[in-house]
Amino acid sequence: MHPLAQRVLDGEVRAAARAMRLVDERAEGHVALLKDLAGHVGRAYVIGVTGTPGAGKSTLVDRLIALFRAEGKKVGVVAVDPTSPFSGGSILGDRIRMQRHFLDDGVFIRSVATRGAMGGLSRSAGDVTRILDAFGCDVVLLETVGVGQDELEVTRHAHTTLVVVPPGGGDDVQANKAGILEIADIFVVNKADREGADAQVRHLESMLALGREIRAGHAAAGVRGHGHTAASTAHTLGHDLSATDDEWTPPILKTIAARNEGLEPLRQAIDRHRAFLATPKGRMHHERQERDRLLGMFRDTLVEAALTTLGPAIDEETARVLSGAHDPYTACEHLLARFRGETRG
Ligand SMILES: Nc1nc2c(ncn2[C@@H]2O[C@H](COP(=O)(O)OP(=O)(O)OP(=O)(O)O)[C@@H](O)[C@H]2O)c(=O)[nH]1
Ligand SMILES: [Mg+2]
Repeated sequence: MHPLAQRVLDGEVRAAARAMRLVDERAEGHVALLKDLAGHVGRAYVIGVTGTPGAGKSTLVDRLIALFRAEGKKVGVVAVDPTSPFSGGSILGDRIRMQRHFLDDGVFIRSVATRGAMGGLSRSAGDVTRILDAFGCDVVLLETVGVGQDELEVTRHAHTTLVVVPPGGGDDVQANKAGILEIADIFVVNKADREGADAQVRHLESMLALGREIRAGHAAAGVRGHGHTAASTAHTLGHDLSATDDEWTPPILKTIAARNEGLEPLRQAIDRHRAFLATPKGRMHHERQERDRLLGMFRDTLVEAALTTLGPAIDEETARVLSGAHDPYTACEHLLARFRGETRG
C-alpha cells in the first residue's frame, strides 16, 4: 500500500493535499496511490459546472457549497483552468469568489491547471476528484471554464453536469451546440437580473427540441445515439441507446447567483437528476459514460506510452515530412510500426 493511501482514507488533510499534488504533477508513484484508493472511490456525488466564461460559475459553486455545508456535507471543489498553466486568471477569480469557504474545515478547494501530453487535463481533474472522494467528501464540485473539447472531457467525471450561460440570444452557446447538448444535464441561465434571460431560455428550449428532432430522425434512419462511440457502447453492453435518448430532458433554470436566488430549485433539479441516474435508463447512461471515460484514460495512457517509447523518432519523422521524404500518413504508419516493434521487443 502506498504510504499516503491510508492517511487519505483516514481523512488526513495534509495527506490529501500531498496526494493531489502528486497526481497533478504526475509524480512517480501516483498511479500506485490511485490504485490503492480505487476501491474506496464512488461515494462522492460529483457535480460538473461548466459554461460560458464569466457566466457566474464560481459564484454558483460558492452558493452550492453553502447549501451542502448547511446539510453538514463535506465538500470538495476542483477548479479547472485549461486556458494556461501560467495565467491563473480565473483561478484567482475563483479564490476570491469562494474565499469565505477557505477557512471552513469541511471544504477542500483545489485548482488543476496541468496539461499533460494530450488531454491530460481531464485526467488530472478526474484523479483529483477521486482523491477527494476517497478522502471522504460527500460532494465534489468540478468547475471548468468554457465549452470546448477539454471541458466536455472534464465533465465526463461528473454525475450531473450544469451548463451555465448568461442571458442573451445564445450566440455563445451556438459555438459548440452538439457538445453542449451532449453534456448538459441541467441548463442554468444565471444573471437573470439582466435583460435577455427569457430569450436565452427560449433559445435553449429550441436547441433541445432541435436536438430531439435530429436524434429522432437518426433513429428512424437507423443511426443510433450520438455516433460511433455510443453505437459501439450499445453493441458492447447490449443496449439499444436510441430508446434512451429522451429519458432525461435537461431542465432550464434561471438563477441570480449573486443574490442567492433560484438556488433551491437548482438543488432540487440536481436531486431529480441523481434519482434519474438510479433508474435502469439512468444506469445505461452511466455505463456509457464509464466507457467513454475509460476510453479517454486509455487514450492518454497509450499516447504517453507511445511518446515515451518513440521519443526522438517523432522528431525524425517530422524532419522527413518537412523534407518531403514522407507524407504525414506514411510518417504515422512508420511511427505506429516502430511503437509496435518496441512494445513487442
Ligand atoms: N448581475 C449579476 N452578476 C453576477 C451574478 N452571478 C455572478 N455575477 C458576477 O459575474 C462575475 C463573474 O462571476 P464568476 O462567478 O467569477 O463567473 P465564472 O463563470 O466563474 O467566471 P470564469 O471562471 O472566469 O469563467 C462576477 O463579477 C460576479 O459577481 C448574477 O446572478 N447577476
Ligand atoms: Mg470561475
